[in-house]
Amino acid sequence: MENTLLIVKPDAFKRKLVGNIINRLERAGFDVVDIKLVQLTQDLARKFYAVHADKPFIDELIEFMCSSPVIPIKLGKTNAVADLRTLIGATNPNEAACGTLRQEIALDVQQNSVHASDSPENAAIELAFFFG
Ligand code: IDP
Ligand code: MG
Repeated sequence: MENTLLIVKPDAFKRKLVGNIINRLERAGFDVVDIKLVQLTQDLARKFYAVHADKPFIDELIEFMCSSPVIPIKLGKTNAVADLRTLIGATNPNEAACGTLRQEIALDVQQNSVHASDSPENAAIELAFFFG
């Protein structure tokens, strides 16, 4: 059993897609291990996305992530980190494979509905950020 972090982002929260997303996760074999509702502050959002601090899209990304509550979910499954990345699809929904969550739900490259940890090391860091 491996743990990873998914976050339901504001575009999905505002469109009332929280239940839809959790349903997809459960159907794919993920266990919901922990879950909460968080209103990120600019400071917290910048800490979470520190790796992207130098990217041209960072300010808009921070605004977006603070524009409504988000739902961090601790998920458990064998091979959870890699399997969740496969389930959600590419960052840009126009490039995401058919049947992936982002291909079906995301609005654009920024408002792409969910975050998922990209490695076991980052999953541990990101889970501690919200559930530590
Ligand atoms: P990921 O969420 O698929 O891991 P990252 O490259 O880590 O993608 O980017 C983090 C988040 O930053 C993305 O999920 C998306 O919300 C936003 N983002 C990434 N690239 C762009 C871009 O080119 N324009 C606007 N926002 C972007
Ligand atoms: Mg990433």
